[in-house]
Amino acid sequence: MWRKRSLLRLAMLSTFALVAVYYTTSQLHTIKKYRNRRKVGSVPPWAPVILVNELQYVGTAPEDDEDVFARHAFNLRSSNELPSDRSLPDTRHARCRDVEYGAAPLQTTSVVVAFHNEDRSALLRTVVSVLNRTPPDLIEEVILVDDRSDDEQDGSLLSSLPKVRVVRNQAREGLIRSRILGALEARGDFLMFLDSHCEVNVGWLEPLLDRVTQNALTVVSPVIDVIDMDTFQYRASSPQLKGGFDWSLYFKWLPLSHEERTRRGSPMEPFLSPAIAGGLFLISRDWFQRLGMFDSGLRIWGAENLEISLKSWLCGGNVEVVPCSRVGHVFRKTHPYTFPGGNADTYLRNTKRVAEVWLGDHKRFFYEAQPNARALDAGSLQEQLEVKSQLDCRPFQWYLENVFPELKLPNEENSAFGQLKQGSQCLQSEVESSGVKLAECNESELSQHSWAFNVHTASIQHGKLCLSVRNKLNLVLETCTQSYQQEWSRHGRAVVLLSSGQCLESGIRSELRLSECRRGAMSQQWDFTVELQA
Ligand code: LR7
Ligand code: MN
Repeated sequence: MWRKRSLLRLAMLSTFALVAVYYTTSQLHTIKKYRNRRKVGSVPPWAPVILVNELQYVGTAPEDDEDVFARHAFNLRSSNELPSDRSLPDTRHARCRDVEYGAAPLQTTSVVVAFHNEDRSALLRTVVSVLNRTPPDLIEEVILVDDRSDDEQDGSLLSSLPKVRVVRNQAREGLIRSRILGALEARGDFLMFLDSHCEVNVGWLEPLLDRVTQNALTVVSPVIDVIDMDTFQYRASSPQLKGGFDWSLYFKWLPLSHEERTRRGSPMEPFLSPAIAGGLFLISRDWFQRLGMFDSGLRIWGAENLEISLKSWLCGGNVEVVPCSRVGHVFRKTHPYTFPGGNADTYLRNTKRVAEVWLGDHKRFFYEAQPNARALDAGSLQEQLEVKSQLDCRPFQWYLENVFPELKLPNEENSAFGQLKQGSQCLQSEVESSGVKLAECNESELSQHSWAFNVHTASIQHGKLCLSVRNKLNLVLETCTQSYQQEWSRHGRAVVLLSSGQCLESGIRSELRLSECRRGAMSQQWDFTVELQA
């Protein structure tokens, strides 16, 4: 039995408070010496012994009347009841087991796990899964970055595990800066970032290493399997999804296109992806450093996955998903920790930094989708802009054309969109009366945004509704019908109702009306914030 379950039980029964014996790396090879052949389907011969008194470390199960989701947003009892070295279903394509990866490159990986108040059983399982399922000669160390958890011992007690190093932040830094700190500590050639509630699956690392050794400028991600937040059951995820985002810079999954599926010789082959899903990826330490690591101005949580993806693509590298590598992650519905500064604003501010640095002119689409971002102070972008110019990174347009053609401009039939303005006044919808009026422009007033002129249908749209003339006189928003009351054209800055040839005009009390067109009249001049076609 390669798993030393009996030893584990012994350790668990020990009355010592967390007796942890330090085994050197060579002693970890308990059975056979690891050979220079990496076939990763079979049971590995290097099984380490678990050296923590698990029961004492994990502590007591939650009380009967306790809400088991309250502390960690996953079922604490389920997590507690599992041993740290449970076995997992092998979710890879069956043929992944037969792949032999080339001889060891003699390069090592530092696994970096940042955590803030993580449940101990989940954290321990993350670490043990790495130690148990990775050939020791490939692992330099596991760096646990304790992002100022309430109990310092959550991390420090694990420092007696082989290869584990624990660093603790003086103050809460958020996961992005914590990972930067972990990367600065790291000594391995490659960095692998994991969340603190993951379990790596059999043969997870070798296929990732295989890719980065072939192309040192690549960011590789495993397929992320699902660990059920209630039952902790481990389930396979689809290995045919790539990562992308919308103009709000919200991550989304994309199916591989028909072309991409046919181009791939086999379902085991890695494929290119516009972005990684999250923070679980491997990168060469050198490439990570040259890319300026993560933007250290990103706070607490979010958007660093898009940042690293865009940087890698635009500055000479790429991003790949490797289906033969599987890592499980507990997906949750909420964040079980506080966001100093507010949850929504943190993400908005982080995405604003990414948009400002990497989207070029296209950032205007981001602001249209996220008008509230305009008013936020995103802080200095100096360092990131320097990285961009030093590495001579490509413009976002190139990425749209070559990497992420699925990201369409908001509506390619729109020739203009954004706010519809006259001086400092903006067209604003009134939901209750379905009317429209003019009001002082205000970036954060959502009813002033999302106006668009659609050349194809000759309509002026506000979201799903169309600017329409009722009784030849009143301007209202109505369902789009493509009728003559909704057909407009633009002559210079004038907005003209096609059927009558009259112009949209502002009245003295800021009301809107139609009136005979008068060349050059200020009250008939309108501008959209974004003009797409000259
Ligand atoms: O202040 C904090 N300090 C931390 O150290 C907040 C969090 N953290 C730790 C936390 O303990 C955890 O280990 O950071 C890690 C990620 O936080 P989660 O698990 O609360 O967030 P998540 O699961 O939503 O994380 C996803 O999005 C993040 C955006 O910043 C990161 O990219 C995470 O790595 C990412 N998780 C994954 O990619 C897992 C797979 C998701 C998919 C697909
Ligand atoms: Mn997570």
